[in-house]
Amino acid sequence: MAKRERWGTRIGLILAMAGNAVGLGNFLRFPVQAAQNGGGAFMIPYFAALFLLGIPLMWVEWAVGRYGGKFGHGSAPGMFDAMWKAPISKYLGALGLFISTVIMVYYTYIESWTLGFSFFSITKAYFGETTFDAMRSFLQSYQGIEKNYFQSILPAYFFMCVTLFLNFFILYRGISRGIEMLAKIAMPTLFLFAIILVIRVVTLGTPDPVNHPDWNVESGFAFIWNPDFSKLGDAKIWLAAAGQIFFTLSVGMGTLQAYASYLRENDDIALSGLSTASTNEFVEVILGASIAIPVAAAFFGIETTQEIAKGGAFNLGFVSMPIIFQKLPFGEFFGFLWFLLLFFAGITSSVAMAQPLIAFLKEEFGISHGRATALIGFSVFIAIQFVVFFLKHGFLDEMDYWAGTFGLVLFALFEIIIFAWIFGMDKGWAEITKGADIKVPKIFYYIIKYITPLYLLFIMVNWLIQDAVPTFLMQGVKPEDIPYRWGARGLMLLIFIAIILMVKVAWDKRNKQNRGK
Ligand code: MET
Repeated sequence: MAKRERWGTRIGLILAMAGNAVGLGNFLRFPVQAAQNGGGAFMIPYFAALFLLGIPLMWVEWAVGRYGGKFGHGSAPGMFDAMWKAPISKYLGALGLFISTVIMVYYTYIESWTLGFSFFSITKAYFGETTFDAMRSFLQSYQGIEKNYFQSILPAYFFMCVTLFLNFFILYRGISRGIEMLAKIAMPTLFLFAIILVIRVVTLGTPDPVNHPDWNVESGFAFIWNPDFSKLGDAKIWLAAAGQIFFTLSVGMGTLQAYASYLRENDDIALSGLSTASTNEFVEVILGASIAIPVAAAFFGIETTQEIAKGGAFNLGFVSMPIIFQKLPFGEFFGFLWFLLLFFAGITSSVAMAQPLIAFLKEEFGISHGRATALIGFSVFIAIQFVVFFLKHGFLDEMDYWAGTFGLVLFALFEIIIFAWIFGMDKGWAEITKGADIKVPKIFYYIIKYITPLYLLFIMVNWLIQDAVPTFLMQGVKPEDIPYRWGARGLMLLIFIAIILMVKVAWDKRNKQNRGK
C-alpha cells in the first residue's frame, strides 16, 4: 500500500478541522436561521441538536475516518467497506462522496461573491446604494440577474475563476503543505477579523437615540439569548435547528472523515474532535451571533431584521451589512474585513469538500495527485457554469436543499447505523476512545447507540410525512423555474450515477486483483 500523507502538526490538524467546520454557515446561515425561527426559540433545539447529534457524530466521523485511513481509504466508500463487508456498503458511502461534491459546486460560487464584495468594499463600489432596494439591485446585477450597477456577469465570473483557482492550487499542494498551511494562516486571521468586528458592533450602542431609542445592539442580543419556551412545540424549529447543526459542523458529508483519515492509528480523536466542535460553536454562537443580527437590530430594529432574514439567505450578509457599513466611519474597512472574513471561512471549508473525491481517485484508481486534482478542478468548473448562469432560477437552491440539507441527514443516518449497529458499538467505542487524551463520558456510548440514530430517524420520518411530496413536486416554486429545478436534479443525478459507476469499477478491479492473488 502506498504511504499516505499525514498532518504535519497537531495544532495544524485542529486548525484544518476547525477550518473545515467553520464556514459561511457560521456567519451567514446561522443568523438567518436564528432570526427566521424566532431567536431565543431557536437556541434551545439548537443546543439539543448540538449535544445529541453534532458532538456524537463528530466523534463517530473522526473514528470512521481514522479507521478507514488505516486501510488506505480517504473517502466514504472505502471507509464503509472497511467497517461492513457487504456489497451495498460502498454504495452507501458513495452518497457521502456525492454530497460533498455537489456542495462544493455551489458553495465555491457563494464563496467567490465574498471575495468580490471585499473588493467592492475597500474600493467603495457600492457606496451610494443606501436603501434595501438599491443594494439588492447591486447584488443582483453582480449575480447577472438584472442589469444595473454591473452590466454583465463578468465580474462575478472573474471572482469565481479566482476562487476556484485558489481552491485547487491549495489542494494541489496536498494535505500538510496545502490545507494545513492555509488553515494556519486563515484561521487566526479569521479570529482576528471577527473579534474586531464584534468589538465594533458591541460598541455601537443606540445609533439613533432620538427617533428609535429601542433600536440597539442589546435588543439584538436579547432577541437571540432570551429563551422562548412558547414555540418549542413547533416541529419546524427543531428541524431547522438540527439542519443548522449539520451544516455548521460539516457532519454527514464525508469531509471530516477524509481529514481524519490522515491521522495515525493511535492519534487522539476524542479531544481533537471535541476541540473542533467547540471551536466551531464558539465561532458560531459567540462571534457569528454577535455580528449580523445585533448590528441589524441597532440600525433597523428587530422586526425589520426578521423581515430581512425571511427575505432570503443572502439578504442579511450581502444587502443589509453593506448598507450599515456605509453608515459607519471607516465603513469600507469594516466591509472589507467582513467579506474577507467570510472568504477565509469559506475557503477553509471548500477545500475540504474536494478532498474526499481527490483521495478517492488517487486511492481507488491509482491516479496521480496532480491529475486527480486537475480532473476534479475541471469538472467543478464545468458544473459551476449551471449555478452561475441559472442562479436566478433556483439552481443553487435546489442543490443546497438536496445535498446541503436533506443529504446530510440521510448520509449521517446510514453512517451511524453502520458504525453503531453493524460495525458494533463496542468496537466503535473502542475506536473513539483509542489514544484518547480525555475520558469520553460513558453516556455518549448510549447516545451514539440509541439517541442519535433515533433522532435522525425521527427527522427523516417527519420529512417523509410533511415535506417529501410537496418538495418533490415543487409546490410553491415559480412555474418558470420548474424546468431549471429539474435541470438541477438532472445534474445531481448525473453526478450521482457517475460516482456510483466509479465505485463499481474500482471494486470490480480490486476484486479481480484479489482473486488473482
Ligand atoms: N461547515 C461549513 C459551513 O458552515 C461547510 C458546510 S457545507 C454543508 O459553512
